[in-house]
Amino acid sequence: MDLHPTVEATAEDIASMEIRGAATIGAAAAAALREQAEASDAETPEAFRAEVRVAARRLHETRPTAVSLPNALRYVLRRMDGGDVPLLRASVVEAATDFERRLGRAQAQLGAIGANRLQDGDVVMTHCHSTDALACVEAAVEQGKDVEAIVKETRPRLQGHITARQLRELGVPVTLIVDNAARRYLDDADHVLVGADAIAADGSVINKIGTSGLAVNARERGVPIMVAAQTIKLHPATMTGHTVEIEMRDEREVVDDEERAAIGDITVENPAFDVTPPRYLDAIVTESGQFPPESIVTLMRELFGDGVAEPWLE
Ligand code: RUB
Repeated sequence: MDLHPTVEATAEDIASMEIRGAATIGAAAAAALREQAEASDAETPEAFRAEVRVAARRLHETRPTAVSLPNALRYVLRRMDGGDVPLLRASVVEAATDFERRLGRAQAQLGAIGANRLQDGDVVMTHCHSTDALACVEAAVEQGKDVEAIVKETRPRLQGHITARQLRELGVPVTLIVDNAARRYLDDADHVLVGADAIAADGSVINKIGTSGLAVNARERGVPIMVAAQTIKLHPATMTGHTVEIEMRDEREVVDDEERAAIGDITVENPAFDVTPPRYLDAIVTESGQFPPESIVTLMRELFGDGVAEPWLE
């Protein structure tokens, strides 16, 4: 059984962060499953199902934190249905395409909802690069509001540069700051606006490392913190007490081998994400409306019922 080269390439690109950000990772995973289905030369329904599951497992093992990845795989695999290979193939292609369409629609809808929280003349402080967060700014700009941004560079991978570039494309004035300057510049901000890789049932938000410190500082300064996150960021397994795995990335993202050798014998740690408790957050903006973090579980119950099994393990 062969994995389609696109599946392998997508998995490698997600692992290396060529493809990154929770929504983009989810979309790429669904598209890769579609490629696998379209190219499959499986002769029996069993072989076809097994092939798609293997592809899903390969994609799943790339990065552990963004729940949009398993949610995307689950969306497609749950809809894989049919008594013969052509029917099964059509169901996977349709589900993957439908998933991508929903993703785009959800982002536009949450953008419109999030934009209502932004007033003309407001300054937002951003962390990392979130397409959901940027959708809120884009919708506000389209409504004719003048919005400015203070963009944290976001060490070690500098995703703030992507945010800065995309905000400039929207015509938003940008001030780029180093992460350590965030508290000083919070006095100039009306909102902290971030995305999410996963949201737990208790309303905790898992996002780029540094989000929790920013939220604590923002709360102390009285700056509201808004999380823009489509419902594919809701983590179903947290409803039954599972915790979210925080990805530890390569130490060389922090310090290269040469510099490290010059420093001497040190330990280097590089967690990619952290957990912000709900008490530091003001609102979670989704395509289904905005929620105080503590009440996000209501939406999760509506969407997931009592929990979900992982179809690629069935
Ligand atoms: C990206 C990150 C983003 C969320 C949300 O981390 O933390 O805030 O994924 O992004 P990394 P989006 O760069 O390590 O993937 O709103 O685009 O889903």
